[in-house]
Amino acid sequence: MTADEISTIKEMPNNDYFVSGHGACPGCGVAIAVNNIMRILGSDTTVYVPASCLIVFSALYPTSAFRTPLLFTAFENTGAVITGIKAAQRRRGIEGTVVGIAGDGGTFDIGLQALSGAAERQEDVLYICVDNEAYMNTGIQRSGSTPFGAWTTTTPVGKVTQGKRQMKKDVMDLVIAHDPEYAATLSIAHYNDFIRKVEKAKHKSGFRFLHVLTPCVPGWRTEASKSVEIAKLAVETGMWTLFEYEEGEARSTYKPHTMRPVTEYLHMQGRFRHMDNDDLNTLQRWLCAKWYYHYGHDVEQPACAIYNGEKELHFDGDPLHGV
Ligand SMILES: Cc1ncc(C[n+]2csc(CCOP(=O)(O)OP(=O)(O)O)c2C)c(N)n1
Ligand code: SF4
Repeated sequence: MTADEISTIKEMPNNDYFVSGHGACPGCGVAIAVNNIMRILGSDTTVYVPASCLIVFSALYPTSAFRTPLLFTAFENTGAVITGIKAAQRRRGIEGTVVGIAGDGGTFDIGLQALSGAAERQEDVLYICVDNEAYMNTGIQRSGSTPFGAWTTTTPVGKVTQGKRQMKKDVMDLVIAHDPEYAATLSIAHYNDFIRKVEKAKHKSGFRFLHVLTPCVPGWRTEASKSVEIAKLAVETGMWTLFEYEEGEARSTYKPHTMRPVTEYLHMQGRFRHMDNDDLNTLQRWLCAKWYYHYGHDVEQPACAIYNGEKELHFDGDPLHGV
């Protein structure tokens, strides 16, 4: 079976272009995502990775876990470098996918200008953000992607402050403002949706952007065996939304049957363990507004009684249980 025919997890080929032997932590969401992305993109792929966990755990010179050409330069320039690789290939008559795979720090913050430039020029490249919601490689510093309330080393928990005080930046809205050829959000827990979106991005021309939520075991203070379960709960609670944008329109690709309270997601992660009732209510309200924005009234949202002013969340004992 060729990569072109993949449409479900059962049809995934055994050909790995991101092989074992790399140094990612067990349960690393980035490694799970990249392994599957590379199976779908296949051998005619040139990969660029900026400074991030991915480059550190996959390419300790002179070895590489990628069985395709791999380039690496600086942190802030993914959009510019993949533009240059594609231009060089065009000149030499080389076909294939040029993909840049960057972290959230490299995308939301330091690489945003180069990303915007490539998107605005409608470069014929694929940009993938593997989002572990902090600068993990350098010791868990907050990024524009870090969610409200999360502990990081630069959003500490103490008397003065209690984790990050700002909400997660909506980078998809920023990318969509450039009217790209294709943009989509992906989850490592929704396999068929994941495969379909990578396939679609592979076969389109023009600027394509994929945004994958990738749980991080040490950074999120989670168990290695729970990464996929956590990614699934992110969607069920509204912390992550699965949708795609093409031909000027965004549409949901998966709608949960009902909205689960955000505490179910938070209690699996030590980075949120300190959150008090006020902060939990603030986050739940923000999620309810986001939920309405994406799903309208199509999906039940019992967890939003608090948003509608009908109820306040109160927690006795462990604040992360008992919603
Ligand atoms: C200009 C510049 N600033 C800072 C660094 C140090 N640095 C290297 S990787 C990194 C963090 C990467 O974070 P992110 O992009 O979120 O990827 P992750 O490691 O979380 O996968 C930082 C701060 C650098 N290499 N270059
Ligand atoms: S620190 Fe996080 S992102 Fe980095 S290799 Fe470990 S699990 Fe993966």
